[in-house]
Amino acid sequence: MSSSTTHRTTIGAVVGAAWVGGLFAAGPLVGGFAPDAVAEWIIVRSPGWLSTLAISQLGFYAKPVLVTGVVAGVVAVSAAVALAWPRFSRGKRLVAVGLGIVATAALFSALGTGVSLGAVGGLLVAVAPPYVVAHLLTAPRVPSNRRRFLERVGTVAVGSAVSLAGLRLVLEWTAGPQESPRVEEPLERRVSPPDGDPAFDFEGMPPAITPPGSHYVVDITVSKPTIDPEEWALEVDGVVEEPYELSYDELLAHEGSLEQPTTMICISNQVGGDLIGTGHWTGVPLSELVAAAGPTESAVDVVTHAADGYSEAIPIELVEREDILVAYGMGDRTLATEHGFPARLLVPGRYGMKMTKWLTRIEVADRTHEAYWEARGWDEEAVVETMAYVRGAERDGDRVEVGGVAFAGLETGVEEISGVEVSVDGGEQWQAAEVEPQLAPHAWRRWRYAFEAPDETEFDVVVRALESDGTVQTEEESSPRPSGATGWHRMSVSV
Ligand SMILES: Nc1nc2c(c(=O)[nH]1)N[C@H]1C(S)=C(S)[C@@H](COP(=O)(O)O)O[C@H]1N2
Ligand SMILES: [Mo]
Repeated sequence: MSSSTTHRTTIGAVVGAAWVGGLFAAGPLVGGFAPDAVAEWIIVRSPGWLSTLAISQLGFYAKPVLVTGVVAGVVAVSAAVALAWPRFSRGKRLVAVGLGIVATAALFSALGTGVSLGAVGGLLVAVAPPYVVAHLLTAPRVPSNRRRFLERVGTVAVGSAVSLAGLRLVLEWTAGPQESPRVEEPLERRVSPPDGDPAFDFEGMPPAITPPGSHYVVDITVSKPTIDPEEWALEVDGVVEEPYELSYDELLAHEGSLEQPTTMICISNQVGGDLIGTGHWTGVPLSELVAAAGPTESAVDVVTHAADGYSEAIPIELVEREDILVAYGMGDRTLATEHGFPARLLVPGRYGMKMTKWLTRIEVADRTHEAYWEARGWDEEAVVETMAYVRGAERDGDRVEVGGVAFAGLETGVEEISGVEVSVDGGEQWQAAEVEPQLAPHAWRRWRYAFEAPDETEFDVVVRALESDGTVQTEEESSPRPSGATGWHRMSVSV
């Protein structure tokens, strides 16, 4: 590689990085970091097997890793352009610069930035740094000596990083945070949430009701939609006699409101995994909201649309169930942003994918709708598989107690799990566990089993749930995709 090639590649990479820095500095003006929008765009368009693989391999880090990849991509493209630059005609150079500006504007619009003075300012803040950096690194009197050149690059890079960080701070301070952090408002309680039986609260056991802050979060977004409740309205339309809109205040004041503990589990949860929780939800039955619009004979599906482009569909017959809620409260507060503020769907007994967050529209459709994950190869019905997980173990003298949770989405309405059997010797002998009284028809049931073990400290615990007709949960192991993981959960515990 000749020195001028190295120089140009380096300059290109630094110019690309300066652009990313400019995008970052412009954040407070345009309401977000543009590479996040690119990452989201990729997530939405990537095939289901790829996102599943990424999430199963990288977990929480999947999205940060993707955003880092996007930034690396920008730097690489910029280096490549710099390499070809001398061969570009004047016209081509102008086009390249123009494309950079258009790309910046497109990214801002993908972030949801409207045309405003702030957006124009943001555009300047984003495109000025690469321009200035390119100038500083190519102007006459840039040393051609390798060491001097690198010193110059270093100075420019550090100088721009410091100035951009400073600029961002100033902008944050003057523009204020784009959205002041929303505080969940207290809700007036109609009933108090069940506490559960304290006998099931021991080492490692989850509380009967998961506090909102501990409930798992899964969605396709990198930055969660922030919705202004004053401007939000839930549209109910489609093949109905009378389409209408419901404001946030109208939803909260709806007389059909009820409270309901409901277990939610992500279809991508592995046997024994943590993507499961039981919220105490408040909401209005979907059946009432749909009935108020008067669906016509041609209604087939009820489609829920969301602010992040997500959608789900449920057959109109299912909507007659009174336990499907448009929820606006969790615990004793309104919904947190990450759980779908201002309103989300709750479909008890189905996997979490059915439970659209950040609802904007309920559409009664006259044909079947292909939902977000269905289009990516996951099961559309998504009825939760019968399951039991090991969670806790505690020793008290000679006595050992093990426990966990059991759940099923059988849709019988009540008492889906009739019992739990547990083995503490790897599946040789089975005993009946004690099961906590049902909190609600679609809430998990905690189980526990106590036994005497003065000498042993290691146990190979296996657990299986029994359905109401006595059917034993299947032992057959299947992967989460396409319709949820199955198999008995096994865990070695030491007490
Ligand atoms: N709008 C929207 N709703 C969504 C999703 C999403 O990506 N966007 N993810 C779904 C999935 S896969 C799950 S498991 C649940 C998780 O809800 P939680 O984050 O409140 O636990 O939300 C569902 N609703
Ligand atoms: Mo999910």
